[in-house]
Parts: sequence; C-alpha cells; structure tokens
Amino acid sequence: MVDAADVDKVLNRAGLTNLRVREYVNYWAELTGADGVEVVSAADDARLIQEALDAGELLPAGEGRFYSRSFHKDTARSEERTVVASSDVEDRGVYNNWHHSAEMKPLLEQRMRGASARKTMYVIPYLMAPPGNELAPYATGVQVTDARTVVLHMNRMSRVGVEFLNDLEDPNQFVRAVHVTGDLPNLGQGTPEDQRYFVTVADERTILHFGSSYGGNALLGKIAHGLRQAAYDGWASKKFLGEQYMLIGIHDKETGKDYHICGGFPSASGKTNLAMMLAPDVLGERYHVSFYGDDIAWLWVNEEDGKLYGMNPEYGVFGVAKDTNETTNPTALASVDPGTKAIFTNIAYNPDTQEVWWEGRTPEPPADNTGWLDWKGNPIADRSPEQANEPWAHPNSRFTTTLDNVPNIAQDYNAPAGVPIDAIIFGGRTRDREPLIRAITDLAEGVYDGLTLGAEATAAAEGKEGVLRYDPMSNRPFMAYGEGDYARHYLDIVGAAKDQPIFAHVNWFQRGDDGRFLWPGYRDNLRPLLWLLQLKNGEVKGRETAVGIIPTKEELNLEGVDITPEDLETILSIDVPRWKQEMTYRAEHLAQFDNLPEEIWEAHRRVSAALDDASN
Ligand code: GTP
Ligand code: SPV
Ligand code: MN
Repeated sequence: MVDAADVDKVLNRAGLTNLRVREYVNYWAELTGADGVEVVSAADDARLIQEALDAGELLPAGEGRFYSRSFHKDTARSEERTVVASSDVEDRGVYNNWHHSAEMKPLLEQRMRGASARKTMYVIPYLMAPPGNELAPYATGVQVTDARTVVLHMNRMSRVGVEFLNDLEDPNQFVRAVHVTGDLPNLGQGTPEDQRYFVTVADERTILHFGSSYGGNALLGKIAHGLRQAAYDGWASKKFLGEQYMLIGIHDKETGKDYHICGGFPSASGKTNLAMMLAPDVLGERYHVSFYGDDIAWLWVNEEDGKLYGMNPEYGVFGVAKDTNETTNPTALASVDPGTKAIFTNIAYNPDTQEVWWEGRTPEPPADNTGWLDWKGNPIADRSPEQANEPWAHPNSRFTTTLDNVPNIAQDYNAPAGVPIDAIIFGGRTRDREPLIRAITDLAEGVYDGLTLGAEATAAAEGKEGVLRYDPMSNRPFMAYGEGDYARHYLDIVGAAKDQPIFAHVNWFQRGDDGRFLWPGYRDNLRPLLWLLQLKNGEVKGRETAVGIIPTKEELNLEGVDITPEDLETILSIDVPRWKQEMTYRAEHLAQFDNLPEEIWEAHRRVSAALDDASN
C-alpha cells in the first residue's frame, strides 16, 4: 500500500498544487489500499496505450486503433443499481432512486475499502466544458480510478490536465469522482446479491461508483457528472440545465445564416447519428450540418444578451456501433478510421488480421469466419447450430473517439461562449401515433411534451403493448431530483430567454404492419428540421393539429427521398383515437410527480380538449 509521503511526492511531481484535491486523493488512496498513485494528463496517452497493449487490456485493431472487451456481465449502464443520494428527502423523485447519503456513503466506503490493493490509483483532473465557458466552475472534477482503460476513455471523452484544477477561484469547487472496479467475476451482477452501487451524492458533489469498468458506469465525467451532478447543480444554483441532448449547427450557404438545434432522444435512439449527419446529396450544396455534441448539452441564459445558449461538456463520442455503416453514418466511420486512436468495445474482433466487425457494418458478416472472435472472445467457427444466430457484437457495443476526429465537427466547438439555441426537439422510438415531426410554439406545451416523452416498451422494460415507457426529457436514467421541481426549473430557465426556442417532437421510427421503417431516417432527418426552422422564420405555415403543427407534403423538401405516397400520408397525419388513448396514460404518468407546475397541467388539459374537438 502506498503511504502518504509517496502520494505527496507524486502530486508534487505532477504539479498538482490544489490542497483540497491533494487531501481528497490522499483519503481515497488510503481507503482503497492502492499500490501507487499516478496523476495523468492528456499527454500521457501514448504511454498508457502502450502499457495497456503490453498488459493485454487493449488489442491492436489495425494502425492506430484499439480493441477492448469488458467483463461479459458488465456491458451497459445499470439503472437499478444507480442511486442519487443527498441529505434532504425533498430531493426524492419518481425516477432518481433517491436514498439518504448517510445510508449510502458507509455502504460504498465499505465496498471500496482495500478493493484497489495491488493496483495503481490513477488521478484524472478533468474539465467538462469548453475552457473559459461561464459554467466551467461547475465542470471541474477529479476522477480517481483503478482501471487503466477507464483513463484512456476519459482522455478521449473529457479535457484532462492538472491546469484545470490548480487555479480554481474556489479551490473546493470540484467534483470528487471515485471509481473502484471491484472483483468483476464475483459481484453477483443482476442477482439479489448484486454488490454494485453507482451513487451520486448530489449535495456533496461526490460520485462513488463501485463494481463496473464499462463506460456508462465508469467514465464519471460523462454520465454521473455531465448529466446527474450537472442537473442537480443547475437546479441548486438556478443557473442552468444539464440534459441528455445532442447539439448541432445548420449553416444555410444561400442566406449565410447559422442555426443551432439541441434535443433529447432516449439512449440508443439516434442522437449520435443526428449529430454526425451529412446533408442529403440534393441538399448538400445549400446546407451544412456541424457537430457540437451527441449526448450532453448544458443550457443557460447569457446575462449579456439574454439569449438561451448551449454547449457540449464532452470532448469525445461514445457511440453505439450497431448499424453504423457507409450509408447510415459515413461520418462516424471516418471518425474511427485508422490513426484516430479510437477504442472499440465489445464488437467482434479478428486477432489474426486485426479487423473488427459489428451487426450492420456490412449486410452480412465476413464470409470467411476464420480467426473471428465474438464480443466475448469465443471463436465464431466453434459455434453450435443453436448459437449460429447470436450476434457477433454486443448490441450495446461502442466506439470511443475524440471530437477532433469527427469530420463535421463545428469550427467553434471549443469556443467558450457556446452557441445560441433556436430549437429544442424531443423524440423516441415509437412505432405508431407520433408523426415525423410536430412543432410546438408554446413553452409549457414544449416542456409538457418532453415530460411525456416515451419509447416503446422493450424486453428489458416490461409494459403493455402500446404503452410507452416514459422517459421525461430523455433524462429518466439521469434524473437527479424531483420531476415537478425539474419541470419548474426548466420553465424558469428557458422562460427567461429573450428569443424563445421553438420546440418539436420528432419520430424517425414509425413502422408499417410488416415492421419496416416508414421514413428512411439518418441523413434525411435534416428535411423535417429545415421545415421546423422555416416555420420559426414564418416561411411556411404547416397544418395545425391538436398536438402541434405538422408539415404539409408540399412544404417538406422530399427531393430524392425514397418513400411511397401512402407511407408519407401516414407519417404526416394524426391518429386521433390513438392519441386520446395515450392521453389517459399521460395523466397517470404526470400524476406521480409532486409539485408539478400548474402550467404543465394546463398544457395537458389544452391538448386533451383539442383532441376532443378534433376529427383529423
Ligand atoms: P446513446 O449513446 O445510448 O445515448 O444513443 P444515441 O441516442 O446517441 O443513439 P445512436 O445515434 O447511437 O443510435 C442508436 C441506434 O439507432 C443505432 O443502431 C442507429 O443506427 C439507429 N438509428 C439512429 N438514427 C436512426 C434513424 O434515423 N432511423 C433508424 N431506422 N435507425 C436509426
Ligand atoms: C447512454 O446510455 O445514454 C449513453 C452511453 O450515452 S453510456 O455512457 O453507457 O451511458
Ligand atoms: Mn446517452
């Protein structure tokens, strides 16, 4: 076990002068029983990559690309084991799985005590913001972790270096983010004896995660700080919102205008793909889409000009691999090209050729399966007939790459100011009822729409056919405090902005009776977004319905789109009986929330009444 004098020497050598950070590092080095301490910065990446290759934690995937496997029971975020803790029971919500911090902290300390024995504790000072951004004081943190691959991912996903921590105005204003991997084969994942805990002690700005080395549970700057802690801080300070949103720019080369759209879809519902979208070929001459962020946006009102701004706190992309190919997302493929130092996790891998593959990369898997291993590391060639149809890659397998590798990265993504927000969109996977796009011009109705956002019940989330699994603002897994208070805070922040953003609900996932997607999606998703901006500018009128304004066929630019007139009709119409049924579920859903603002109930009643009057 490392002693305090050694820790001090390491911190001195790294130039880590912030005394509060030093105390924190010392405390956890002793408690976890780590063998040694190492402070990392972005400049250490090449050496750490080499160490990880030597140790077999990473495998080479061609020139300048790497492959990793996580433990086979540790491949996704665990919502059941994720807890928001605080010392105030008023912070309890329906979805945040609140527990008192006095209960949780001892539990975590007990699990973490001695659990990093014989390991190095890496100290990662990070910033979840463009440097100089006005929310930077909420964005500094120090993750300690006993996993080298977690360091490599954090290097790609956040800005890392001691400079972000040394000169804080308030030396105590940093998030303490502790990650201890634990003995993965013996944690009882998914059983009644599950040992894992992923806790954000929100009112102490302390994150304690034990029992995983998978991204969503272990990259603490991202989900735990960038979303849960940020949501709490934004509310406590009354200054900002932390949302699971993508953020894009649309440049109109004809008018020279720039627009910015942010918005939330639940996990694995298309944020990364939308943010990396190229304009469809026929629109490429006129429009350019630029990438600001694909998973998190913080939103605030700039005091000087009174406008709503947004920024992406992250520095990289942790994207879903499945179905990423030259047609769906060429930008994503280019962002993980040889030489990008991208890291793949849990896809299929061929150690002989260093090739990688995932479902949807090509229509069929490689014809010659010699040497190919599935995501668990088992040879494909050895599969029994019963196993033949199992996927080669895990459905939640991912790629990790930095923003600089993204071909359509916005030129000003690193600018401290952030960008003004013109529109906020919500969407989910819904196979019926939700049209391609419906615009909402009223703030309370927009927030109401976000709160009633839902995605189809899947095998993982039990539910009746046709009943959605509600995911308020696509933030259900990241809710940090009560939903009613959240709605109030959202209304207050956005409501204070001088130019109100337009809201919209979008759906790329409506299906026909045969299960096919009615809308081609991906690059064509730019078309409804352009319509939305035109509507905001008063250039089109759309058609008023009970649930928002939808485009007419003529208004939507459909040049070169592969869709039948019947399917187009379906995605541009409102199924009133289905909507009326949905309203009863919504009422039950909203009734769960304490302190829900009256404006939200009024919006619900307005939409209900309009549906009662509607015939289309
Ligand atoms: P998280 O990183 O989990 O938050 O996910 P995300 O919201 O960024 O989702 P992502 O863009 O990675 O997409 C998830 C899956 O949906 C991928 O398999 C995509 O290929 C697929 N997908 C994305 N956009 C579309 C679309 O417009 N149409 C269809 N049919 N599928 C899409
Ligand atoms: C999500 O699940 O919404 C993600 C990936 O963005 S993870 O980092 O695993 O949470
Ligand atoms: Mn996400």
